[in-house]
Amino acid sequence: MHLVKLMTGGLTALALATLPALGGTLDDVKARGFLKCGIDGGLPGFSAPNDKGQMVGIDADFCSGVAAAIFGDKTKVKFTTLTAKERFTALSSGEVDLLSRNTTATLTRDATLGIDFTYFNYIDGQGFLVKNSLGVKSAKELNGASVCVQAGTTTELNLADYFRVNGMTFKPIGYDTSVQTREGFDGGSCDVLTSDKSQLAAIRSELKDPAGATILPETISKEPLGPAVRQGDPQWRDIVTWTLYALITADELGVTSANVDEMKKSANPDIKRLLGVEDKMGENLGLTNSFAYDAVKQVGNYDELYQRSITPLGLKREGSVNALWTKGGLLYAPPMR
Ligand SMILES: N[C@@H](CCC(=O)N[C@@H](CS)C(=O)NCC(=O)O)C(=O)O
Repeated sequence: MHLVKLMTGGLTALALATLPALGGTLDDVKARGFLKCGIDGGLPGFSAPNDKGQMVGIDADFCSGVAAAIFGDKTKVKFTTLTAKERFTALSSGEVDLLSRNTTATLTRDATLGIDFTYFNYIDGQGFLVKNSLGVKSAKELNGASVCVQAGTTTELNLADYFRVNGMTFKPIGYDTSVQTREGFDGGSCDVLTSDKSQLAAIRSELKDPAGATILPETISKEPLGPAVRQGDPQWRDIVTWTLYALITADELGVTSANVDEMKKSANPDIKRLLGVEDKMGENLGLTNSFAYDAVKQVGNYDELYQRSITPLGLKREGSVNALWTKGGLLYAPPMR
């Protein structure tokens, strides 16, 4: 009895000192009336304001999709913009419920930062953008280069690995945001800029002279990007994971925001389960059975998210790793049953 008391007391003190409330994220979100989502906010294709001032992009739209899954209303989300350095503390401390910020899943982040990764919403890899005046055609020719890079990222770590493995030296020039990184490169502070390849195209298009810079062919790392949640709340993790799976499943089944009402009448049992016509997929997660219907209806299936946000960056889905597994890609959602 005493021991139990002692242990509980110790745990409470520890919990108060170091941990946010464990579990109960869904209840907190519902009681609050909106989802708190951490995003980049300045990264075209992933999360950036559109001309109406609404936050859009594959990461931001996913947050809206989770809000739709919970509330039946995609607008019930508040976005918090976070730098690469700030993002994990914001999630583990409870400042946001969900981190959807072009974040690479790695073992160290997963095991040491009090967070859990869910699934991937864009599979990326790191590359290099160089000034044409450098006269370089391959990353292997970058010995001695000065490299603009964003702090607190996997990009920094891969950069060091790549140069070491290839017996080359480099001078890192670190920045906190991609705007600063781009301006550093544009202003001549470095010869090379490195980041996830999805961003190089966007960064290049925003240079003073886009034609004066080239993306080198090499992809030097694996950057599986996806939403992350705070560790310790399996129900919340399931909700976020299965909302993402639902968008991918809808893509597999040809269910779109335009035809989702029609699709409710489909005889296909997979579609019936996805849309809550049959079975209790949503209830099993603590949501309503229309959670996937609401998400797809309001933000679209995975392909709609991709075509709206990533295709305009010049990155074709077809033939890429981000295609569905049925089309030679890697995106694969487990069965919703
Ligand atoms: N995926 C990598 C890199 C993520 C990252 O923050 N990349 C920078 C490189 S440009 C970025 O997105 N910056 C956007 C910004 O700060 O607005 C990671 O998870 O560490």
